[in-house]
Amino acid sequence: MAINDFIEPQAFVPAEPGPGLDAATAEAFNRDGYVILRGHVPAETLGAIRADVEGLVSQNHRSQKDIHLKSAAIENAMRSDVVQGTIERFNGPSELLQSFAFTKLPNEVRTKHWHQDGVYWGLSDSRVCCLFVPMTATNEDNGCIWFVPGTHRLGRMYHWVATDEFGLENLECDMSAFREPVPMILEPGDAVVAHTYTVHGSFHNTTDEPRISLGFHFRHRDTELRLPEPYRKARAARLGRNPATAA
Ligand SMILES: O=C(O)CCC(=O)C(=O)O
Repeated sequence: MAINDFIEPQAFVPAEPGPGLDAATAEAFNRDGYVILRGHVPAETLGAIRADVEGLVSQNHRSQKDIHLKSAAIENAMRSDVVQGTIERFNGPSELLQSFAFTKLPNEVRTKHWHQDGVYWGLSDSRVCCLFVPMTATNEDNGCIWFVPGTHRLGRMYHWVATDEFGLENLECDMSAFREPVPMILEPGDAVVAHTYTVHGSFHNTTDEPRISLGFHFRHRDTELRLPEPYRKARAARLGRNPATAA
C-alpha cells in the first residue's frame, strides 16, 4: 500500500471576511482551524431547543445522532442564521451532513479520541465545517473539547480504530507531533466553528453536572462524499461486501 493511501493533502480553503464575518474572526479561523464565537446563540434559541435536547439525551446519551430529524425546534435552529447562516459565512453555500448531541453525564469516564472529523466521510475537498453549540458550560473539568490549532492545514491524516469506554468505535490519529491543544472553555450562548480537519478530542467529566453539546456539520454544496480507500478496503474485507452499499 502506498503512503498516499493514508494521507490526503487536501488544501484548506480560507474563509473570506464579508457581511457577518469580520476580518479578525476570519483570520483566527484561517490560522487555527477553529474560532470561538462568544455570545453567538441567543438565549431564546437555546430555550426553544433545551427541552427536546434534554429529552433526547435522557433516551440515549451515549449516541444521539440526527437530532434535527427528531425535533422540529432543533431543525428550526439548525436552519437558522445562527447555525446554517453562520456556517455559510465561513464555508460558502452549504448543506447539513449530520447533527448530534454529545453528552457526558456527571462523573462519567468518556474519551473522544484525538481525531479529524473529515476522515469519516472521505471528502472530495476540505470545505466542511461544524458549529459546536454547548447547552451547558464546558471546561477542562467536565470534559470539554480540546482543539489542536493549525492542524486543519494538514489534510486528511492517517487514523486507526479505537474503542471508547462504552465499546463505541471511533477513529484516532497520532498526537505525538503536535503542540499544546486548547480547551474550549465555553458558556451557553457561545459557539465554536471548526474546520473538518482540525484535530480534536475530549476527556472525562469529573464534575457533578452533565456536559451537553450539540454539533452541526455542513459540507459545501459542491463537496462530494466518498469513502476513503484504506477504510473502504479494510471494511470490505471485514464485511465481505462493498461497505458503501446497504447490507
Ligand atoms: O463533544 C465532544 O466532546 C466531542 C465531539 C466530537 O469530537 C465529535 O463529535 O467529533
